[in-house]
Parts: sequence; structure tokens; C-alpha cells
Amino acid sequence: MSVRNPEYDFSWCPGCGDFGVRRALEWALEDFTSTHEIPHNNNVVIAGIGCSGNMVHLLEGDQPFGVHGIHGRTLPMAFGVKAGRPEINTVVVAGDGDFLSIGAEHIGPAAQRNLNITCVVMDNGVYGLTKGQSSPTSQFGAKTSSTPFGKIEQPLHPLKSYMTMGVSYIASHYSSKPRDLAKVIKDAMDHPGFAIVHVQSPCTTYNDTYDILKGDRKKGIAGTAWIVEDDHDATSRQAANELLERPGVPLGVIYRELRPTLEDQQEVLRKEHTSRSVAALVDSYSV
Ligand SMILES: Cc1ncc(C[n+]2csc(CCOP(=O)(O)OP(=O)(O)O)c2C)c(N)n1
Ligand code: SF4
Ligand SMILES: [Mg+2]
Repeated sequence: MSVRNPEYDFSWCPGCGDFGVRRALEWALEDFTSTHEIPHNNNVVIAGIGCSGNMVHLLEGDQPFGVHGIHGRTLPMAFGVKAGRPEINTVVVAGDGDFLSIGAEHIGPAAQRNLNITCVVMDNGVYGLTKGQSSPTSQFGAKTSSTPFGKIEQPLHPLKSYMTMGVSYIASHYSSKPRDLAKVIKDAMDHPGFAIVHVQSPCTTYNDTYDILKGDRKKGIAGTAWIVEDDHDATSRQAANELLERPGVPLGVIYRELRPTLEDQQEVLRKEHTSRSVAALVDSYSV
């Protein structure tokens, strides 16, 4: 959809972290579009279902194309877009539930393909849209509507999981720093391959983590977010893994690796092999 449908009325609660992510995404799209001199409709934003997925209806300014799809299936949809129109700048927006719970099985294959897309994951540690159930990133002991006596599973460490699955660009950020976040999202768009920008985006209604992330001296809270040092070597897998052993939430690029994308590999196949007819392909299965 490149024009908004006035029949739908999507909104976020006051103070929701997704507002900051929206601004950052708008700036990143603007920057990408002007740097590469492409029209706005050469960008597509593919959203899952969740408060985070409502992003596609709430973007302001020049509109990219948008798809508000199926819960947990942003990556297969993005794969389809890239298969048909590889030149389109494809951005996935998803929540922690959408991406890491129901949609988790798609991350590994997209990473192995090195699908050339950018994912912006809005992690609020809950299922916000469905009224605050626990998600894979909810803390141990968290009391939510689905864990009234406290969550009894350990939280997932998304950044370590991405490293293990072979994601070629991994960044971690925070919704309250939209200018810095925009630069990271644009950098991820420029990365040739599968890029994930994992953003802490607090839910003011069900899991308000602003104080925990930022810290509050008056309340004696230190703050868990810290900026990745300039001398961090993001091209080193070892340095990235070591960085992720440190407690808290790093803000910056954790890991980047240049290797052929799916499109590059397809190009190699096209050059080395002549295509077969459908009949020949069907025959090859029946022998
Ligand atoms: C197949 C399917 N299962 C479950 C749901 C119900 N559902 C909608 S959004 C959601 C979770 C949203 O959590 P998250 O992805 O973290 O997004 P948030 O609202 O927190 O941004 C669920 C379980 C659905 N819409 N479709
Ligand atoms: S429920 Fe939470 S995540 Fe959803 S809009 Fe409200 S504050 Fe944002
Ligand atoms: Mg969520």
C-alpha cells in the first residue's frame, strides 16, 4: 500500500518506544532514498502483527510501499519480494513475539541465504497488542497476564542467537536515541546481506523499561544500556562474541561480515548452468 487507508485507525499508547523507532526508520529511509537516488516506492516495509507491526500504517512523510502481513511470517514475505524484485530495498519490522517466537524458524534460513534485507526488531519484552503476555525476551520471574506467578523460563538472548545462526550484520539499539538509531538502520540497509537491528522499544503499558535502560540517579538505578566503543572490531567474530558476554544492552554495531548474498549466488548459478525446461525438471524427479 503506498497510500494510507483512512478506514483503519492504528495508534500507539503515549510514550510507546515504537514512536522513536518510527522516526528513526523514516530518517533512514529518507537518507537511503536520497543517497542512492531511488524513488520512495523502491522501498517496501513488511510488517508482522503486533503493536510493532502497526508501524506500516503510522509512518509519516513520503510513503514506502507497505505490507501488513501475517504474524511471524515477515521473513517468508520478504523472501518473496526479493525473489521477484531483488532491486527493492526491503525492510522488515517485527516485534519480539513476531520475530523470535512464532517467526523464529525463519531466521536461520534467511541468515544462511544471506537474504539482502534489513530487519528492525522492536523488543518490548511482551506481546503488547494482545495485552501483555510473556514473550521469549521477558525476564525470568516476570509477572504477565500469561505468567501470573512469574515466568519460569530463562529469557532468550537475541543477539547471541543471531550470531549463532549466521546473521551477517547485527546491531543493537534503543528507541530513545532515534538519530543514532537512524544511522544504524541506514548502515544496515547499505549492508549487502541479512541485517538485523534489534531495538529495545519499551512498552509503557505492559513493560515499562525506560528507567532500567536509561538509569535514574534519583531512584538509584544505574541503567543497563551502554554505547559500543569506537574501537570495537565488528568484523571480528571473536570480538563480537566477547562483547556479547558483557551484561546490559549494547548500543551500536556488534558484527558485520561480507560474504556473497543469495542474489550473488544465483548469479553464479545462472552463469555456470543453462536453465532447464519445466518438463526436464519434472522428469528429473520421476527417475
Ligand atoms: C497466527 C497468529 N497467532 C497469534 C496471533 C495473535 N497475536 C497477535 S499479535 C501477537 C503478539 C504480538 O507481540 P509482539 O510480536 O512482541 O508485538 P508487540 O505487540 O509487542 O509489538 C499475537 C500472539 C495472530 N494474530 N496470529
Ligand atoms: S501496548 Fe505497549 S507496545 Fe503496544 S502501543 Fe501500547 S505501549 Fe506500545
Ligand atoms: Mg513485543
